[in-house]
Amino acid sequence: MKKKIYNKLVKHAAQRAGYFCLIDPDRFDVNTTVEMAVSCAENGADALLIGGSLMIHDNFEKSLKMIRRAVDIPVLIFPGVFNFVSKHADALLLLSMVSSRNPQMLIGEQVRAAPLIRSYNIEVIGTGYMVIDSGKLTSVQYMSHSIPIPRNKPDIAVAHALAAQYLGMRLIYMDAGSGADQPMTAEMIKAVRDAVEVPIIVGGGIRTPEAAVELAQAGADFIVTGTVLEDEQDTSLVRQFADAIHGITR
Ligand code: 1GP
Repeated sequence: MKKKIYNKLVKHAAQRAGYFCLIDPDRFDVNTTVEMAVSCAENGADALLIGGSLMIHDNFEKSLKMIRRAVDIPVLIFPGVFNFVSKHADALLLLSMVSSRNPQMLIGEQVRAAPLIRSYNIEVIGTGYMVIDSGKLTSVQYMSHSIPIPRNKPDIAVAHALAAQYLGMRLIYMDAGSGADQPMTAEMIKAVRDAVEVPIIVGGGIRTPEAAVELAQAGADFIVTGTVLEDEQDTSLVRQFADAIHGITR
């Protein structure tokens, strides 16, 4: 199995916190999506996550192909709820929603995607995906028919992250959900960080560099922002996030 991108992420995490920009190709036309991707890459993002919870337009494949040609940072598929497999990416985060008890989200979608992943020979990173409650219903909760982990229960988050690591998953993604009212607590991230060795990605509801720094200091290896970049359309904001997050060294 290919491991190039994964090894790069592990190496990065050993040195400093990292920054991923999430881009949903469904939100904008292809040219705008590619412009956003280029701007993220030029302003310090360490990788791009491409994906979303719905697919309304037929933009995914085309956007991915053009983004990959236009940037020199890793382009990772973030399948959201449903698997989008494509060969036009550097790696695919194969999410198993370990916080869910819906078998389709735990293994069903992955089985559907596996033969295509094999035929594309794309790097795949098995990722334990944990959805954390943020106080309001998010798309990922609704679409996946899943109850999130309560935000004030770090011990439950720890148990899920440990189970994912023991099952061999190589990343943990803790997500408060896209557009969440508030990010998860630093306390929860710290508890998970103390328990597991694999890199931790944290996203959902992070709208300021200060919030990102707090979560990176608590132990998040990679911070993800999506909605705030879509809302603000401000390239200097990407730079502010990247500089603030990269300031957290290990
Ligand atoms: C969602 O973690 C990501 O899956 C990013 O969330 O859109 O709230 O930044 P936001």
